[in-house]
Amino acid sequence: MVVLSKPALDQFSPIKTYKSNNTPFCPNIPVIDITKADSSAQLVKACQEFGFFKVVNHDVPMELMNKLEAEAIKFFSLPLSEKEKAGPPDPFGYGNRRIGPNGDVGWIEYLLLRSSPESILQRSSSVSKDNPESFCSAVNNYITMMRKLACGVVELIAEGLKLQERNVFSKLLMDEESDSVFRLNHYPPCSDLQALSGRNLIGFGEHTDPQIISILRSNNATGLQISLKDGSWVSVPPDQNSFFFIVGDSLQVMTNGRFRSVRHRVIANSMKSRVSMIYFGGPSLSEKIAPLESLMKEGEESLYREFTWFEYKKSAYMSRLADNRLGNFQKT
Ligand code: GA4
Repeated sequence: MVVLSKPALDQFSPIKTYKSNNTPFCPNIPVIDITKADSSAQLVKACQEFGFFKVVNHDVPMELMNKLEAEAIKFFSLPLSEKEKAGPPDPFGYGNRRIGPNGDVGWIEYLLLRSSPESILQRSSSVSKDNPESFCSAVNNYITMMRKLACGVVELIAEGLKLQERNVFSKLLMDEESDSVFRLNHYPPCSDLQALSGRNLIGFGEHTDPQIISILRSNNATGLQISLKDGSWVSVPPDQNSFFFIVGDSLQVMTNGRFRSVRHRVIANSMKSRVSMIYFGGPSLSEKIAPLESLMKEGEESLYREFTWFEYKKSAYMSRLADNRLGNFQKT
């Protein structure tokens, strides 16, 4: 295991801490084998109950994940002054501690990237001086795979919802102008603080993802927690061979609240570096987001007013991480 950095104690403030070990592991996270015939029904159930599920039998080659993880570790192992050349995150680029523009902080460093090949190519030279091509191809190949996987899964979801238009969600992710985002996260271990206080640092505070669907893959370090329907928090056992899917706010709106965009957070691990990679599948900026007519029952009222993804994004970037961003768009 590579320990990427060892923080000094005075560097911890003002990051919030969390009493260690008081969140149980979730015993029943939905695990969906997408090659099985009943997977579309299982996916819909998981999106309704949890807004979260694990996908197995996904056909994504392990070497693709390993290659990108190695590139991420290589980058995060550079001296801070080097990494900062790829920042600040405005919103794209290298970020350290600060999350978003409104004062949120966490025990994290990250690279936030626009998902288009041109923009990855552009960014690669400031991320990897010695081999930008290698970084660029690892990220682009991975994003291509994630888009394909996301489309396959949301098409199964459309089928499970009995929608005529099977590509009603996937066409948004396939759109040339799709505003999808990619993120590499590194949560350094916080062993000093843990030993001294029995507390862990919050890596990424609780929030929902604004997009349609997110796909998260991490190494085998614990840290991800999700909030259940009753508001309680559970830890998600890590699994580096599988993908975790997170329902975003836009999918909650398009399903008129049938699906829940799950609140989630990451607690820094006390022993191990956690490295995660997340694809956030979003629509184009001009796309109108509203409950799907084809899904509405007779007499069913829309819970949200229609908005464009541009409007939603703008309002998201004015919010704090933990805010209920859909509140502004809910009909009263
Ligand atoms: C949460 C999901 C994604 O990581 C992200 C985040 C974004 C950022 O880090 O710049 C935001 C956050 C996320 C939601 C509210 C705003 C924007 C930080 C923040 C405080 C990339 C995204 O799309 O929204």
